[in-house]
Amino acid sequence: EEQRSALLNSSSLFPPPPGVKFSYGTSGFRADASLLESTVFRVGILAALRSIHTRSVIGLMITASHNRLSDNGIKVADPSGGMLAQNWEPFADAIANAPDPNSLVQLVYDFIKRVNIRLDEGFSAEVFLGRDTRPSGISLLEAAKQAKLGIISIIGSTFTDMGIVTTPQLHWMVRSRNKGGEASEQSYYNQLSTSFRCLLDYCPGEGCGNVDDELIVDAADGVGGEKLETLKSKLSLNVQVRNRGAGVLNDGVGADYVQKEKLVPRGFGPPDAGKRCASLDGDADRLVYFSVSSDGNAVDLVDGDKILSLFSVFLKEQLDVLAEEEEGGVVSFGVVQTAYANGASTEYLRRAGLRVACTPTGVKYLHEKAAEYDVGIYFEANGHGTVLFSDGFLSRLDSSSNAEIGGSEKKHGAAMRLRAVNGIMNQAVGDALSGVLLVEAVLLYKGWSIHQWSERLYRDLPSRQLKVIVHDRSVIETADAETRVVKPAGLQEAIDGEVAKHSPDGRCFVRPSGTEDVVRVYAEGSTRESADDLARSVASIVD
Ligand code: NG1
Ligand code: ZN
Repeated sequence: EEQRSALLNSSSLFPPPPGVKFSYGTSGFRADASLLESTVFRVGILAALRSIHTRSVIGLMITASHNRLSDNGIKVADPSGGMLAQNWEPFADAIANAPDPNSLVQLVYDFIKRVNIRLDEGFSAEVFLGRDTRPSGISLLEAAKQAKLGIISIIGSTFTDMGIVTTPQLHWMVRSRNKGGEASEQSYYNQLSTSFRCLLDYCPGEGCGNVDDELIVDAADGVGGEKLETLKSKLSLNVQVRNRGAGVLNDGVGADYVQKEKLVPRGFGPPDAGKRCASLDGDADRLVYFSVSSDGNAVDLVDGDKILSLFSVFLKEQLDVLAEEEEGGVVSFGVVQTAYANGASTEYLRRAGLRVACTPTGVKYLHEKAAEYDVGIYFEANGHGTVLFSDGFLSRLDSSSNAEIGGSEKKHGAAMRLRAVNGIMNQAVGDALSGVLLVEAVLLYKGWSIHQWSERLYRDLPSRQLKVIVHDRSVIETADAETRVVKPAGLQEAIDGEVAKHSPDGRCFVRPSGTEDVVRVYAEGSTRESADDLARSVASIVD
């Protein structure tokens, strides 16, 4: 009773905005920041319950990633550091949309009972809070902390404020703590920098060290700029960081802008022509590379698919060395993409003999699929991705990297490189800082410039993405990893009709966005005109 009234009291401080429907989409709740206090408070309650239920630390990240400055969002990091278990999403939706404190408290108690969350076993909740640089994050953080006051009378709980961090840093800390390790930014930097140095130590002689020119990073005026500076200070990395926060977040800058608009970000121009450049997004979980054309007006984009391909080639080389001498069975290596992956990348990877899977959009799907392999790699075209290693494979590596147990020098090197990749690449979610370190190391290893990287693997098919604003995007339902529309009737046939006009390379699909109130249209074709045309005609059908 006492608990119930504490929860009721604190809930009444955060009434939900009238007439807004919240949905835990591709990456949590996102909306204009002014609408989110009640939602953050309520997700705070969910996080505490999830922590007790799993007997683990849970993360809460306040960010709207690449979206505009006035937006914000909230998402939950599960014990593994990954996304919230999908079977809790309906509860997140339900409490976010509860109209008043009474119905909220009722939903909470019903859920506790249904899922059998044991509040009486003396385990108290532990939640790590993080936020990006958005000013609205300060009051939203307070709303999350109020959830603690509501819940504390139930079970006692600790909410630890990790301050301004990148999204992947918060996920990393949650994972690290739940594995019994340290959960500080310092330990994160130490792990990444130690592993990076180790990878460079195991560079072969030839090629290695050829590329010593500077990397220029556009930090989207977000949290990644300062964090990259810190990481850089621990390494001998030749990086210049621009857009470190003085300008408007994500405004004409950042990975989403460069990838979707294919335009030169603010602060870059003709003097940068030909140099190796990269863009992070606002919370530093996405990364793309690019170079500026000689007139300073266009970018040659090296997107998530090409990062994926570069890493895949490198990983396969190492795995092949291990396989040559491996007695202990084959290693499964899987590559995971979404329908947004450029068709040329998928074809390239398949021809290279790799197993390529396609999942729906959203890290939760990609990550889950990649975790099925001994070594799994996933990337979205927009630059979100990572490389995952199974525990079983890591212990096999431990014995292979011990050169004394019969392995050759070559095998030892490959094993050490793979172990270093495991240390560099965030095992919880995609991480732009991890990505920068691995790209830089692999380019050094191969002795490749950004142009060689961009041109040697494959040439992108021209593609176009459009957004269509519709009255109700939920009327569109898709199947087969979002490549086909199943509702409304007739839409897929109409799309097929347009695609047929652009054969053989034409490809097009539509899906409702999970983060914005739009339907996205993606088209690919053998020429720029064909891709644009196909996207436009399908967009007008959807409209
Ligand atoms: P939606 O809005 O569901 O398309 C976008 C990205 C996803 C993912 C999420 C999370 C595209 C086409 N979609 O999702 O890949 O990154 O945002 O931020 O880039
Ligand atoms: Zn992001």
